[in-house]
Amino acid sequence: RSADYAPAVVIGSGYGASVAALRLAEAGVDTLVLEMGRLWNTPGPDGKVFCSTGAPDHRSMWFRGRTEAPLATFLWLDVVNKDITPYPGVLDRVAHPDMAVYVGRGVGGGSLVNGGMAVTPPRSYLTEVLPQIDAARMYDTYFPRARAALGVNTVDPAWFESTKWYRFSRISRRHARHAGLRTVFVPSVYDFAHMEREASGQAPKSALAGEVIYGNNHGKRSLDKTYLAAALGTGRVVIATGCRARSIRREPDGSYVVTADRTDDSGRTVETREVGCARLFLGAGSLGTAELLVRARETGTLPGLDDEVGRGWGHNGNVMTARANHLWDTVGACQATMPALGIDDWANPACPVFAEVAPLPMGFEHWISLYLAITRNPERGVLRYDAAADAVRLDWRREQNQPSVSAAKSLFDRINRANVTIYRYDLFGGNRAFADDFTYHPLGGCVLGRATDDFGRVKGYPGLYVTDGSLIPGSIGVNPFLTITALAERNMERILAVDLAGG
Ligand code: FAE
Repeated sequence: RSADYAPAVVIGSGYGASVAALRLAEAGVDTLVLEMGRLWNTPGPDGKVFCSTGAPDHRSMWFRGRTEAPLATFLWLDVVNKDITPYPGVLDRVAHPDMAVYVGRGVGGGSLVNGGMAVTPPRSYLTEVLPQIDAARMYDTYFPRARAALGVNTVDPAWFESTKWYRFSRISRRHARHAGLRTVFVPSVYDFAHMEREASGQAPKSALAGEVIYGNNHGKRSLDKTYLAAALGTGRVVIATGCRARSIRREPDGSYVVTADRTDDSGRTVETREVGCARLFLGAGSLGTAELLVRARETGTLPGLDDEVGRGWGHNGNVMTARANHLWDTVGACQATMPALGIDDWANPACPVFAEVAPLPMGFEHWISLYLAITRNPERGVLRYDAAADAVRLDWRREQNQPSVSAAKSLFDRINRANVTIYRYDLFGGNRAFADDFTYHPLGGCVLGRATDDFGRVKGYPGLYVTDGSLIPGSIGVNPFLTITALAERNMERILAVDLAGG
């Protein structure tokens, strides 16, 4: 057991945490970041840092004996998942009874494994979801700031129209148009200029080599290359890896102490650290942050936490579905792993849906159009403490997905009718056309203005802040990381100006 002190501690190193670390350091505050995953910068024996989705190995998943990919089967066959050696791999699937949540593990959090889509939500919906924030400032200042710092760019339309790598998107666009639906290009943090060089053979392939959910070896501007690189460049930030924060308490002088376990590659705890700090920023992601706070309230280490802590959780209405195309509508054996197109039917008053046209790079022609639909679902889950297991469980029931499945079905029934096509039932297990048992977009659990004040200051605990996706009340209508980043920028600006003014 060792005891340390840092003026500021940040738990996690995803989007919200990285913004906090950079802005604290720039303001002159020495900051320690605790991240349970690894730093992904060392090539393995194959010369690569990450493994591909087609040939997953120990690096793919967080302490598993077998991969647990979201698309479990093909033609009903268990051909997708592979046996692997347990290791602190980059993708985790946190399984709760009726909902599995995929999250990134490592320095950079979700940015290491995600699809890179950097989408700005419609202003009217942001205002509805977070009415207390000044929308004009968000759209004029914080979204642009986040886009610039994350390195957001867009695909060259001429290249998109001509490349075989986005044939799958063009087919989906044509089918959406037949149904009278609008499609939009989605900005990305994957460097499209690099992707074009991949296509022409001038750069090593990553998005064009099936790399995505287990990490990208090239082209992706993940947080370790953007915010965190800048944070480390200040000389004021230290990132401790393999360090899982377990509990938080407050000392009589008002400082906080984080107890964290440092684990080795086998998952064994090799050291337990206690780190004291004047200011503590929680950026462990929706589930991670809510877990730390719910446990602290229920075990009495932070007994005054608001009842709202653990509430307002949602999956951003995620539902995955797939359609079978006609034989003449080939989607191509070559597919870029980074989505570049979305079907935007969010303005539909009956069933708003924003559907990402998702790639399914299997290396052969399969005639499948895959989509991740983001729907508007008013249902919310609760994170509750299970004292016997010292664990936090997500109380979310399967039937709460019904509004999401109905909305997705309404949109894709329309597309199927217009194109005389049908759903695929062989991909998600259980002969289902809609995969509603997992999410990529966990949000909420420590909602802005309820569990915290309007800037992420935890109610009742001065010096304790929430800075990640747990602030967003369960739904944001588009892929969430740009909003998480912009909101963290907004909150940090205020916190640094007010709470840390004068040191
Ligand atoms: P997150 O990025 O989850 O970071 C939390 C960090 O905290 C992780 O590194 C954890 O390892 C670490 N951590 C957790 N608990 C502890 C603890 N107790 N002690 C120490 N460290 C801890 O948080 N979003 C988009 O906008 N566009 C996309 O294209 C997109 N695609 C996705 C694809 C996949 C496969 C997945 C899984 C997600 C995708 N997302 C996408 C979601 C996006 O990555 C997610 O909303 C953000 O990463 C959430 O950011 P946070 O800052 O909340």
